[in-house]
Amino acid sequence: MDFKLPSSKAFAFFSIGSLLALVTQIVYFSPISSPEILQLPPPSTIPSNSLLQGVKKLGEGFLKKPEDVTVDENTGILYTSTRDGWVKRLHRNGSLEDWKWVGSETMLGLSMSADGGVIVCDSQQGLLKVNDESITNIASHVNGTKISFADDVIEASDGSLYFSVGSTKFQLHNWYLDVLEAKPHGQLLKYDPLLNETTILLNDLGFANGVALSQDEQYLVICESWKFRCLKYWLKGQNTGRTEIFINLPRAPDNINLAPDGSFWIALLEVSPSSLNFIHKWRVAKHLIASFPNLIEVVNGVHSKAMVMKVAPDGRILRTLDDPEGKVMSFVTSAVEYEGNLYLGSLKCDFIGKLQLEAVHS
Ligand SMILES: [Ca+2]
Ligand SMILES: [Ca+2]
Repeated sequence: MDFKLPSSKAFAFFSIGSLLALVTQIVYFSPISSPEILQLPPPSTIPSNSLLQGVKKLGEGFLKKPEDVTVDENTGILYTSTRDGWVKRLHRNGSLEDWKWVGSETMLGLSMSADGGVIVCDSQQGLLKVNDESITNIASHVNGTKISFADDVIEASDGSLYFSVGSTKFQLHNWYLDVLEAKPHGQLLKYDPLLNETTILLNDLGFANGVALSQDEQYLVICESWKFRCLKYWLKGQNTGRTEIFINLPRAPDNINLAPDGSFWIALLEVSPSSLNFIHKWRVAKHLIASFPNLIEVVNGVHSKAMVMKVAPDGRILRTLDDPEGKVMSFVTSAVEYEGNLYLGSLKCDFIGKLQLEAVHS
């Protein structure tokens, strides 16, 4: 028999053909469709500090990834939901209580209700009302469609609940695919307790996340994580129903909370390590990353650091606190100020961080 080695030309054709077949397969089976280029913010000019490294750890070992924190201002009791299915509370004397068993691993933002109960966003069920006696699912559908990925909620003084849907396409466990696809699947919803009805206020948000009410309840602030900004949504006055940009940010905003002085605390996430930002500019790279969960972990930067920012109602940055290497806290998703202390939730840590604000200067 006469064996011939393939010519270098034939080998090149074979290699290119194989590569094209592989790329076609990756794109065809990719969990994201026609991804957009992600418009990343310019590099931050805000000087770094390490002030978040000074937190005291509350409930360490017993609070599994407490994403959000809310406080009952009448009693000083802190509430959080944890990945082991509990709504837990921390009393003023420092004692930790497994308060109510919900049995869901997907609870996220929460808000105190005027009657002493707590409203909890559950990424799979919608809105839950939790109190001493019961757990009730108060909003599970909107316009006949199941609400998925409820993310954060705030109760207004008239009892209305305003809440976000991170993505109508992706879920908590694969949220990073929403970042890679970079198409706006987020929503702002309203639950009206008198009508027992949920309506859509805003569609097409770039991963709707934290929701806060201004002190005078004239407007909401809603965070769009991968648009790296927060919007004002006017509830009253001549601009009712309109939106405007509240602030453009150097990182992705997660939860937002009203501070006692009328400003806002915003938790910021690092979407990607800066050396891998190029991924978000290449559609084929996005498909490749999206197809392999291990690669997603490499490009996902949220575990690498933590930052929170205080912003005035006019959008001025008042102060920032960070842990630039994620030494003590990373993936900080929430900051709540109460009686001179800042309480920090995280999707990485097993405690709530407590920082005495007077003791740190920035
Ligand atoms: Ca909240
Ligand atoms: Ca959130």
